[in-house]
Amino acid sequence: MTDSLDALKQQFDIPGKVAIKAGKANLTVIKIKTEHANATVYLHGGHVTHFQPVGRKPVLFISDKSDFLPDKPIRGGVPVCFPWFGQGRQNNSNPPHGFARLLPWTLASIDEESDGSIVVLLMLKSDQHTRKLWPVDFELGHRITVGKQLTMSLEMRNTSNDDLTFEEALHTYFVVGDIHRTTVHGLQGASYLDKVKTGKQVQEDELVTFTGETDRVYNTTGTMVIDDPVFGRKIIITKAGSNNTVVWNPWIAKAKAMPDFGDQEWPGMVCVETANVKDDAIVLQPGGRHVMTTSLSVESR
Ligand code: TA6
Repeated sequence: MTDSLDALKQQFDIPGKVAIKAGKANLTVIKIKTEHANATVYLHGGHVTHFQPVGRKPVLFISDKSDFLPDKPIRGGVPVCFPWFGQGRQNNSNPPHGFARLLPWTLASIDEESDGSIVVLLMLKSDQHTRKLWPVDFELGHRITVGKQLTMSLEMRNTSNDDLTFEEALHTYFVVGDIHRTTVHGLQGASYLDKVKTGKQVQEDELVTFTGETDRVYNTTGTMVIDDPVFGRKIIITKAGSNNTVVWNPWIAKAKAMPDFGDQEWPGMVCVETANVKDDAIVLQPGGRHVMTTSLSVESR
């Protein structure tokens, strides 16, 4: 039973800063306004759909064709991929990218920090439904801080009596002016799994540019920079507790194949995802905890 909208508003609204509302398709949404940036978070999927620093263009891409339905993932923003990525390490897990992005998360707390940033804590805990898909007990927190930066932390705890292994990704979709002129810095020297061309590990020796469908899992703990000459900005992506960065653009054919993605939307977006996947999946002993954090900020070129 999810709390009623009125009860949530009563408990969590902060006049002028935080408003709980009925969003698209009547899904509950948290609208956040701070002096530095605005953001939108859906309880559905624990999904950040909007982050816009004051005076700048939006940072997160949302497809015009996205579904906003209780049993569908939102296309864009920051999908939470958990407890597996894609179809998992044995390539046989469903739903794709796990169930976390398909479920309603509980709003645990909203706090205003001394610097004016707003911190939202959403929770997803195992229950009879999740156990049918993944037979373990867990508590997953998604701590979202909106201020000069957007910071997101997945705080995972194993509440089972046995070890568990999980994958995770903050599958962030970024708006860019033109993918043909966009470059991603910080991956030179990293190895990556090329999921489009070879299916094998490749060494990245260059600046990442985009000339076709791109789907790569990099082995890196470093900071990424998306350089966007069309919008005249750089998006800086720092992270902690993450060994992988996934870079994805569907390009023409894959864009056409996705019903919840516009055929002409691929030039205006790129995914740069903070993750722990495949051989970097996380193993937790009973009672163990793991935190993966990513922070996004924007600078003029
Ligand atoms: O992160 C890249 C990727 O794994 C691609 O292979 C593509 O499947 C993309 O995620 C989107 O997946 P989705 O299930 O959201 O359509």
